[in-house]
Formats: sequence, structure tokens, C-alpha cells
Amino acid sequence: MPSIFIQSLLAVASLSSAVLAAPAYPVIQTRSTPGSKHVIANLFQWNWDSVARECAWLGKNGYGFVQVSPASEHIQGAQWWTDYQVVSYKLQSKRGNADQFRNMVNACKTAGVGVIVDIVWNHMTGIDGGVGVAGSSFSHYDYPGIYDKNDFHYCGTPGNDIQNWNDRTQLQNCELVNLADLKTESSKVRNTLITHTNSLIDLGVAGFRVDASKHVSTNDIKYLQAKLKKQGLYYTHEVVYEGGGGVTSSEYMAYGDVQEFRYTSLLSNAFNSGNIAQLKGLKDLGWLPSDKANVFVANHDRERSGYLSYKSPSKRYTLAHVFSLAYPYGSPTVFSGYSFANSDDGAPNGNYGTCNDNGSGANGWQCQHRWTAIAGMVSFYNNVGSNALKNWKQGDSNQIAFGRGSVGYVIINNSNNKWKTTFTTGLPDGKYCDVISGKKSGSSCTSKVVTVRGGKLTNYGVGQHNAVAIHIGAKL
Ligand SMILES: *[C@@H]1O[C@H](CO)[C@@H](O)[C@H](O)[C@H]1NC(C)=O
Ligand SMILES: CC(=O)N[C@H]1CO[C@H](CO)[C@@H](O)[C@@H]1O
Repeated sequence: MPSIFIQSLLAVASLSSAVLAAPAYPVIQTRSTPGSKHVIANLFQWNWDSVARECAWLGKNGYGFVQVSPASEHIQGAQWWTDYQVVSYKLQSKRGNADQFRNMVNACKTAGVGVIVDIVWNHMTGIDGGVGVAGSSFSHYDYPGIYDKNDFHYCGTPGNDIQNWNDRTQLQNCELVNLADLKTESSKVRNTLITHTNSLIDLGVAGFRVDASKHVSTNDIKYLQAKLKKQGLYYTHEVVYEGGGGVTSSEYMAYGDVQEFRYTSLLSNAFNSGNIAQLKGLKDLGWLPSDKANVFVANHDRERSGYLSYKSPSKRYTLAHVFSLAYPYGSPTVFSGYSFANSDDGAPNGNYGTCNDNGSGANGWQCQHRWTAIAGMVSFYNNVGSNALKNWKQGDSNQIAFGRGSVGYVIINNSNNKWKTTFTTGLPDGKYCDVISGKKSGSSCTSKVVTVRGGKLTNYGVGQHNAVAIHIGAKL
């Protein structure tokens, strides 16, 4: 059975990369503006009722947005990727119905959290036919009352599948792993997608994570976004690009944030290979500009494809999040999923997401967004704003420390050895709560207290596979 994650396995790297003139951006909501809450918690496969409940926690703990699964009717099955095989635009999925979706959006709004919904514009299903989760019958190229065989691309390759991942025409007019490819240039398809997308706008969403954007031409993306009933929404486009030919990620910058997959690859490589010192110049590598890049340590495809995941040894996954939320590049999404034995496994606990009060996952869920170190670093991210990277220090190639202006300082030890040295923090003298092991609670710390004297941490030791982070908002 085909699934979306295959595309990241097939993404072909090469040395060439297109350099485009900076486009004039239309007015679009961006998360890059410092000073308030911009981090997305991606509650992968959580159902609407559980997201509604979790939003109170997210809002209190500094998250600005929650990203949720596609809302439209999809094929039946326990596997997670069924959500990406659209059968109809009825708002009824394994995650809940339209009323539950509306309740979720309202509960999240009350908590100060915007809902970003995953949306599928590129395709319908990848199977021969059947009945969807809301009872609609369909076949691969026929969705009664919605689309018929004239509404799809037939690109002429064997099976109409993408064969050459460096060929623009194939990427956008052939089938992504057998998923029936919508003729997004036709007015019928466009109007249908606009009506569907407007129905989610009517329910109050703050924006969209656009699935498989790379496989829809920017002409069509531009048209769809311009015709929606509400402008200025947030978009983040899934464009799996690691360099090479075909379609580039920078083409999509005019239409919102774009997911920077080179970032996910480099972090995985750096933390796994024991060379995180190479991350110093990450923001100057010539990738998407920082204010257009949506970055993450993991997403649902990558955690199943050999990159960093909750299964990674020696706390590497947590330490990569510490880096990601401390280093000034891109707008971060924190992925939060569930334990899986096989890559196809669907969500546990009847799709109802649950966490323990101490931040660990419950009932099969991981709850990464609540892990003490990750939630602590969201507070760090919100407190350091746009302050510049300062006071970079390196121990061995697997030990780094840096500050953000004079408001935050982080030490990351991905090494098997303790790192003991003197760190120049640039922070005002005083006592701070370490936000990796705990947090500030009233006038004390729930865990480690870190004392800055003369702007320094003198002869300070950080354990193997550990980190320490302090910021002005966690000063006693
Ligand atoms: C967190 O709480 C759960 C449920 O009460 C418990 O099983 C687990 O051991 C706790 N974890 C930590 C690190 O305290
Ligand atoms: C403070 C701390 O956690 N120190 C640890 C550093 O790492 C060494 C092993 O390399 C441990 O023995 C220390 O306990």
C-alpha cells in the first residue's frame, strides 16, 4: 500500500540549487515576527475532542498554534496514512465530525491557540475503490457528486506514477505513489477545493499545512489561496527538497512558510554522527530565508524513515529539540506523536490523545510537546525573541553552547563525556531556573538552580547527553 512518506525516501539530493531573485511577498501571516507565541505543536492524529482538551495546556505553556490532521472523509483502515487518501469533503474523519472540529477550534481560541489544519489539495485516493469513513462510495478516478474521470491527470508513465523525481512535469502531473492526481488547473477542481477550504475557514481555522504542495504547481497554489474567502491566513507548504532538480522549495516562498527538510536532515546527521559543532553556521547555508522556513526535528514521515525520533538513543532527539528552539533559524514546529512498532501503525487509545501530568505520554502517546526539556525550550524561544546569536563556545565536536543577546544561554552536551569549563553567558548575574530539568514556579525552581556570577558560569559541568538552558524569564 502506497503512503505519503515514501516521497521523502525518494527525494534525490544533488549539488545544484536554484537561486531565485527575492519575490515580493503578499500580505500573509508569518510566524517569524518575534515577541509573542509562534511555536506550533503538531498533535499528529489526535482526535478533535482530545485536541480541544489539550489546547488549555498548550496555551498556558507558550504554544501559539496546534497543527491537526486532515479533516475530510478518507479511506477506511487503522493505518495513519488513511487520513491522506481523500474520499469526499464531508468533514468527518477518524478524528471526529464538523461539530467536534468547531468545538476544538473554539476551545483552542479561548486558550489563545490557533488551529492549523493539514489539507490535501493534490490528490484523492491511491486504491481501486471502496467506501470512505463517512459512507461515501468511490473508485480511484470517480467520486460521485464530486469528481469524475475528467478531473484527474493521466501523465502517461507506467501506472501514471512519478518515475523521475527530478522532472517537474512528472512531479506535478503524475501520481504521487498512486494517489489519483487532481487536475488542479481546471476551474471545476479549483472551485471544489475552494469550497472545501472555505468550509474549514468558516469553522475558524488560523491556517493550513498544505500536504504535498510540491506536487501542485505554484500557479494553482496561488490561484486557490487568492480566491479563498479569508486572506492573511497562515500557510506552511510541504515541499520535500534536498537540493537537485525538478521543483525547488524556494518557488513556494511567495505563498507562505515552506518546510525546510534540509534542516531536518542536517540535525539528524549532526546529532547521530557526533558532530553538532557543524551547526554553528546553519543559518548561513543558503537555504530558505529564516523568515520563510518552517523547521522541525521530526515529522510523521521522517520519524518513520531513519531520522531522529523518540526511539533515538542517548537523548539525541531531545537535545536536537533544545538546539532547534534555541538557535535563530526558521519557525519551529514541535512534532508530537505516538509509539509505533511498525511504520503503518495508526494512533492508539481510540485516537484520543492523553498525557500524564508530569509531561510523559500516556496510553501509547508520546506527548513530546509536554516533555520537560521541550516545553522548557518553548519558554526559552518565546523569551529570547529575535536576539542575536552570541558567545558561541565549543568543547569537543559534540559539545556546544551559545547565547541569545543577553537574555538566554544554552549548553548542549551530546557527547559521552562530561563537559566542564567556564561559560561566558552574557546574562545578568543572579539565580536562574534550568528549563531543561524543570522550570520556575513562583519564587523557586522545580529542579536545578544555575547561578551566574560576573556574567559567567565558572568551572561549570554539564553531564553527558545533557543540556542546561537559562533565560531571563526564568530568573529568580
Ligand atoms: C509520570 O507519571 C506516570 C503516571 O503517573 C508514571 O507512570 C511515570 O513513572 C512518571 N514519570 C516520571 C519521570 O516521573
Ligand atoms: C553532572 C553530571 O551529570 N555529570 C555526568 C557527566 O558525565 C559523566 C560520564 O561521562 C558522568 O559520570 C557524570 O555523572
